Amino acid sequence: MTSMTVGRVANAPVASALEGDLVTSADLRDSILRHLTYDLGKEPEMAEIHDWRIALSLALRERIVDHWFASMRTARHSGAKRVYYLSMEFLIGRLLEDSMVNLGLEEAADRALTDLGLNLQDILADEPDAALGNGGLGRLAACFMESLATVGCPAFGYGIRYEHGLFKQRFVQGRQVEEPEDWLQQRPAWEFERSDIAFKLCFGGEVSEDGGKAVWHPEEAVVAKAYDTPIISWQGRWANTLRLWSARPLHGFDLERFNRGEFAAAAEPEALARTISRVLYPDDTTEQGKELRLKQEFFFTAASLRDILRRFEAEHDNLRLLPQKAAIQLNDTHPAIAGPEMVRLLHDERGMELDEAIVTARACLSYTNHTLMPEALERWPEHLMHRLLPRHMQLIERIDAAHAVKQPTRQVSALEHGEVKMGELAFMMAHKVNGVSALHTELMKSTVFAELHRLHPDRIVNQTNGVTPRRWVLSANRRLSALITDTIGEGWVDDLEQLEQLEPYFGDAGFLDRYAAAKRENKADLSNWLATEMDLKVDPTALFDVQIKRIHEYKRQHMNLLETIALWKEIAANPDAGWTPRVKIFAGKAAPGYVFAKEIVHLINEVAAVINADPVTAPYLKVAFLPNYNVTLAERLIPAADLSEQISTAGKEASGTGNMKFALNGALTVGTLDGANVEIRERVGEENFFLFGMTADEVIARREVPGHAAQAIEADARLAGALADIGEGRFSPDDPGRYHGVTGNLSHHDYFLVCSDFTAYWEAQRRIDAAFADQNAWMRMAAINTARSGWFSSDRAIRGYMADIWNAEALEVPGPGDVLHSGRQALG
Ligand code: 26W
Repeated sequence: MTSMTVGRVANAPVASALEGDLVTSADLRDSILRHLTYDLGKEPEMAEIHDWRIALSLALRERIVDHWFASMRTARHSGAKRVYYLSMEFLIGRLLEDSMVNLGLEEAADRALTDLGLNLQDILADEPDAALGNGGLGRLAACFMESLATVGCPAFGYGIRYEHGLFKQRFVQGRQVEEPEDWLQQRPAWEFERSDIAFKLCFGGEVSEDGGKAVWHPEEAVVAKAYDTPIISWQGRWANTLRLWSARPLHGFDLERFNRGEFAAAAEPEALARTISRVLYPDDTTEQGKELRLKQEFFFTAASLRDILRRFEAEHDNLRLLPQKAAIQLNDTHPAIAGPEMVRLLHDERGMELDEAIVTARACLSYTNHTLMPEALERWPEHLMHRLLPRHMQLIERIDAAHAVKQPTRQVSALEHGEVKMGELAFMMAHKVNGVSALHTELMKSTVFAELHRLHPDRIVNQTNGVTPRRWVLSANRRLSALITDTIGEGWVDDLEQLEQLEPYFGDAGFLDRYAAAKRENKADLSNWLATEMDLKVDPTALFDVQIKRIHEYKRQHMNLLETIALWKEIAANPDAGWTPRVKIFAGKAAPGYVFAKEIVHLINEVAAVINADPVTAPYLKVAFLPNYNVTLAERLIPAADLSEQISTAGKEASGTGNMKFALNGALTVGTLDGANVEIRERVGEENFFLFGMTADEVIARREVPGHAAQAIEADARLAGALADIGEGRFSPDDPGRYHGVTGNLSHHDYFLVCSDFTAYWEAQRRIDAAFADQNAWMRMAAINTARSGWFSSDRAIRGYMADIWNAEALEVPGPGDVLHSGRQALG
């Protein structure tokens, strides 16, 4: 497989070849024009940027479909096991650049657009993010979908086609304001509407016994309609399907009512039904226990299981074969209702014995836990489960009882205090349960699932997270990627551990100079962007210190801010002390209902305003809080970062994935021994990682110390000073008491031990100042991080799931000449 780039003669068509479909820029230009004309009905001279963007997307999608059909056909013919990834969230971001890069058509597209008098960057910038997720869990699902395709594993992703993704964040006088996200305002370019794939799903009602058989008499129904988005692999070798369900009314528009002038009532069924897939719940750590959320979880899970059984029964007639043909992954507990629903489909609807139905379902299902935070572990009131899903509540009781019979010594149940504990239910109904980093998996065994681990000692396994190198290195960091490919060839893109081959080149100055140049130019780009977008002038040679993630107390953005305030005061007191200039960059959304997190957002903005206005410290310290953090902003910030802030209270961050993206892009980590930080430090070497703070065990012990916060504040004047400034309203003169909630919490509770870890954090930051002053040494450490972080590829993670959990094989589309029989509907 080679991508042929001929010497560039002006206007000569650029050709790139993928497996038998030579695509020249001229072909692409014609295809773009054809779609603009016949799909969008626009004349070139009348077309807007977004018209051209959609036309280009359709032209690329055309080529993706061929690979898609070939992959589907190969999967069907091979009878191979399929993986089904059920997730409430897929934080996809943009798809145009990703598709171009994976099809190797970037140069051709660039040339075609230039021929049409257009600029590729303008077109790319026009695409809205598909923000169908909150944070880590959703983005992991998106990286996993791309890696499933790249390793050639036949798979479907199943989720919800929210009309409104994660809210847009705006700052009004430094406060977070949420606005509805409306990615569907513009025509979605990548999806195919599947009117022929729709399922009627029911809620409520009651269950009767009829001849010993339970019969569910639901009272409400809604239709789930499928929308498919092809997920293309690196080099277009394979393509899988992301199937997102949209809610529709069983009975549409009520004409009679309309004719009676009851206009709103006539539209009510439609509006009510669509509510289920209307909007993504913006919480990522606190379960709200809202009925609509449970409806959403059942809606997409039940539709997905129906679709999985429909596909299986189209190819097989022995239900007992199901576990060999379908591996169903539950992305956290959000689809955990899959356990009782699968039992209902096998037992109630297909007559399988109950115990066998439970065993068969368990053999298909596996569950990933992404958090140990008690408030994030879903517990549904039994009365709500009973009212909404009466038959499922019965089956949950049967499943729990069956587990009890088998485990007489057990001290655990899925039913407790009138609630259904979805973590325990998912564990009982899964043949494998995994954590997302080595530390997290061990903590699962010793804390939340200790009893279940005792009863099922071989059920919990670890699968440390990963990130896709196509989006997070090749696409986001062109300069670094070009250097890597020039040095070790292009194999690293789908075999990331090849990055280790870079290390022998660290000896020659040439390589490190180019490495440093890539970082320097990425930082210059970001500095220009900050100047234009944020009207913030920063020193592009300063240390770019970046903390980007959801705002949460356990992620300790407020500890970073306290250090920032203390540093500012130290610089102000002694500006000529030879400070390492720093730019502190924050970005992240707070869940709308999370008051403390929103106060942290407000405080960061108010501190930034004061510090950035200080002429004395301006040359040495600037603070920026970038609004509306999303996938696209992460792609812009990570390649320009020098320092990656991974400072969570040890034992709280299940893994982290931003930490991996930063390390791959040559940012050094300041972090605690938490989540995957532990494994990053092990692989890059402790000398190339700035560790600080208490371990998970020390955290538990410290929390037992009465007055631990006051003690720490007493012992550190800088901390005390920064807290006092906040408490006295130095950053909120218009409302001096505004942050008494924050300072009060930190001084008296400080559950996340911000105060007790502060001094160690401060000292680590000063070590970093010193290290950054020696740019050669710093760049060498940065390059080592890149070279030794290849293991954190999501390709490696997916291969782990395939081997240890799904027992699934990778397939290959048979050789050239077999691919492109377009037109034949091959989508199972
Ligand atoms: C019920 C509300 C809710 C919604 C989402 C609770 C919990 C969640 C997610 C599990 C939170 C989440 O995104 N967890 C993050 O998952 C990442 C992928 O595994 C990890 O890298 C992060 O450490 C973890 O916080």
